[in-house]
Amino acid sequence: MRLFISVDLSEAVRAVLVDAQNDMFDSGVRGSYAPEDNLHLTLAFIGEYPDAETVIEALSEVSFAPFELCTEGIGCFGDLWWAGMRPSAQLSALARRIRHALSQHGIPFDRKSFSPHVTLIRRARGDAAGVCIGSVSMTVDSFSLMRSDRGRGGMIYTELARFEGRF
Ligand code: 2AM
Repeated sequence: MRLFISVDLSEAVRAVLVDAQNDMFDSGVRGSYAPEDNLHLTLAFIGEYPDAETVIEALSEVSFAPFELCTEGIGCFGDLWWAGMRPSAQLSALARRIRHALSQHGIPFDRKSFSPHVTLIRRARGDAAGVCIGSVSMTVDSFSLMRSDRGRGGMIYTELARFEGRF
């Protein structure tokens, strides 16, 4: 099983991201556009791991209070274009706690430093730098353990468990 942990995005955030994708397409950028249903913010990437139950046990120990998150700008890693999130101490703390819980349970994960982004286009050809993205905020009140499978028409993401924050 290929596993990762992410924040599900609100309808309003998805709508702004889809608008940005449409603007990128209209400005001539071609590539593999992430379908609206697949838009997500990854907090930690585990990769191939057979034991979802142990991951669920680890994530159940992560506590956090709901917080606000706001879209901010676009950028690229090579030919991958993404939408960014306004820097947030609470978001960084949540990613840190999740990663700490995974470590405590001996679950391997990608230890690259956390760089909050939502992938919009992979293998892009053309320059999307002129596209502006609207600012919209949402409340993060849960995070999810996701399974990723390669389908015929692209990646299929399935939520295996959801973990709620509490005030
Ligand atoms: P990406 O969109 O920048 O590729 C599922 O693959 C999710 O995990 C994606 O959001 C992906 O980010 C993220 N991810 C983080 N580290 C990854 C890695 N080493 N390999 C694949 N996906 C990774």
